[in-house]
Amino acid sequence: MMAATRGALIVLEGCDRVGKSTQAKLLVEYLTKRGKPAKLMNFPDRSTTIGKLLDEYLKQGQEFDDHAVHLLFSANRWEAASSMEKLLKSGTTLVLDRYSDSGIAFSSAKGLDFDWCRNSDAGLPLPDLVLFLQLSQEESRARGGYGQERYEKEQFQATVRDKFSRLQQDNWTVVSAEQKSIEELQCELRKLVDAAVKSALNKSLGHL
Ligand code: DGP
Ligand code: NA
Ligand code: NA
Repeated sequence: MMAATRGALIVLEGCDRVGKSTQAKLLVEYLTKRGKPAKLMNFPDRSTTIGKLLDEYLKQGQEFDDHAVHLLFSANRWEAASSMEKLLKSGTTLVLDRYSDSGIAFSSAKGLDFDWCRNSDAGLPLPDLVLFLQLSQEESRARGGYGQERYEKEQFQATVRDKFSRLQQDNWTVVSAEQKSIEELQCELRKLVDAAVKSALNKSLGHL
């Protein structure tokens, strides 16, 4: 029999500026208020030793070969894997601000082979639900432009958007963020998350 307590692994994905971090935070607050243990996790996790290298790379202070940096992003997910499994099995739902799909989309947008990018994440906990937030280039531009980090450039983001569209899988739900308030979008996401939390109880945790 499966543990009746398993939490769901929920991932928010999408291009930069789409509102992932805000929505992820609100989802965790929502679940917690309703008595469901939930934890927010952010990838890349810049607080670890590997994460500090990634932070320097993203802030353009440190150069790495593209393959090497992909493996560092992947390692940054792997170093969290065992604690993620433990939390999920003990009944905590995890809401992730980016995960493996960002890894494949961003690294392949730099020209790396798609499958090569995917391979280093094989074996990581499999998301029960990937909420892909979609926003047109026009609206992300209208939201005030990008920041100063390495990937925050319009042309590169367009390539990432194209790579993401090749990644859609069974566990994906594409949600339009176009012309929606934070509250409207949150309301839609909550319904999808409630369903995912419920159905996770009846299936065991998979792996990428
Ligand atoms: P965030 O802190 O979530 O805004 O992420 C910082 C940047 O890192 C963002 O532009 C997306 C990028 N990113 C996230 N994961 C990966 C990855 O696995 N590989 C690569 N190349 N980039 C990633
Ligand atoms: Na960002
Ligand atoms: Na993140």
